[in-house]
Amino acid sequence: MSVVFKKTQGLTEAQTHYCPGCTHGIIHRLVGEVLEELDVLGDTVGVAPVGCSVLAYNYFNCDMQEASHGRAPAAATGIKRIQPDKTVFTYQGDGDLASIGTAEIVHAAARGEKFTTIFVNNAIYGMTGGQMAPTTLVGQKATTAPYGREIDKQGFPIKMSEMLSTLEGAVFVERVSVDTPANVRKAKKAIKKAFEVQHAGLGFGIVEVLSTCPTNWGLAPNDSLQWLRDNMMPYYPLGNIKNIDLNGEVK
Ligand SMILES: Cc1ncc(C[n+]2csc(CCOP(=O)(O)OP(=O)(O)O)c2C)c(N)n1
Ligand code: SF4
Repeated sequence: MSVVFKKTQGLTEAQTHYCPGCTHGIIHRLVGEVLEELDVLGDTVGVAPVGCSVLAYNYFNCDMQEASHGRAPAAATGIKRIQPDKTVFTYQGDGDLASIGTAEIVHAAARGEKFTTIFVNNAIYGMTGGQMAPTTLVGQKATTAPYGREIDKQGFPIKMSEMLSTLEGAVFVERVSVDTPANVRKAKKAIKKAFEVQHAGLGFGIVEVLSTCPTNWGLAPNDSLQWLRDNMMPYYPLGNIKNIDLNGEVK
């Protein structure tokens, strides 16, 4: 019997701790599959964040480094500069990347550091119990915005990918989602391209993945996917924001 699907070598045998319906697991799988397909698992260093994916170092089947909250881009910068032949990536939530770590990601992108960032945007602080994130939508409830985010009080949600795309050093920027099989395939394609851009030495690449947090959104898994489509996608539109040919021509 021919094998049509098997678990990627890019992930360990560890069972993840993610809540039912959380899409962190799908995103892990895609990164694992891409690293396996590019045949770089033995030469990859991932940097885990602080957030629900803090234990990512148990799940990715490559070398991993833990960073303190928001500092993954700084850690990745050091690793990649010392070992430029390694494939280096950060895996960061929106609290990690867009709040406490805003300076690190902006300056790493501005410097054109040659690593890849997987940015998991679930519009909330998951691990710590549902506090408002910079990406929380206007009107969206959070434990620190119990009546919903209000522009007058908490300002506008930040579109990190659009903002980072204005920096010359950021050469590949795409926003994807993993809410349907078709979108999962597109997400994988974008993640693969981001790693290929790194391998071509072209600059900084980031893939923002819209992700669910059924636990803190207070929704069942399927309803979470629908909430993401109805509320996140209109504000955070999917698609490529900045592209580059692997020969270095910016598109
Ligand atoms: C220096 C520091 N400040 C605050 C915290 C508390 N903290 C841990 S995870 C987290 C937010 C995580 O949210 P996010 O990055 O969106 O990831 P998610 O859990 O949603 O995947 C915060 C504020 C910490 N661990 N260290
Ligand atoms: S709290 Fe939210 S982000 Fe964290 S594992 Fe659970 S569903 Fe996922």
